[in-house]
Amino acid sequence: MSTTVGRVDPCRLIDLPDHSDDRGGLTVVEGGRDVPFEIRRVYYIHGVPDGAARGAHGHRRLRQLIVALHGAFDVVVDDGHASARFRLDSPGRGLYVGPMIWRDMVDFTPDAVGLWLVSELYDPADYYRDYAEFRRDARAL
Ligand code: T46
Repeated sequence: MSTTVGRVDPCRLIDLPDHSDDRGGLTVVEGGRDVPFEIRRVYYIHGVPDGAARGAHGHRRLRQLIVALHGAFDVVVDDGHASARFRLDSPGRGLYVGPMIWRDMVDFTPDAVGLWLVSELYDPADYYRDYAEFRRDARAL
């Protein structure tokens, strides 16, 4: 993916430290080391019905790493100027998404389990739910 998306901090794929051996896989994410933020909240999404989408919002401050622990899904990121689409399909690689990015998660496989490691506690005031408002503020950066 060649398009750079993220005026505050570019979205990017991060290969995670792998400690797999003949006993199986073990992947590590350390806050402040493997991701450029301290991890304050974790959630996971699973059992997404066929054709369903999640997201459709932006965040003002929140930073996150998104990992497909199982199965696969796409993340479409948009900084108000450019957009890019990433297919996540490996527990060994995550997508970093910084502040002021609109995101949509689509094309989940039936077995997909997504893990979100994020920098902030849940705060509805951090969300943009209206794309026009997001785009106006993002383009003013
Ligand atoms: C994101 C995508 C991938 C909480 O109470 N605490 C939480 O930490 C979260 C994430 C959600 N909720 C409640 C709020 C809503 O009543 O769970 C309900 C569904 O949340 P939401 O509509 O925000 O779900 P998504 O899939 O649209 O978005 C969530 C995250 O909010 C968002 O940051 O990136 O997952």
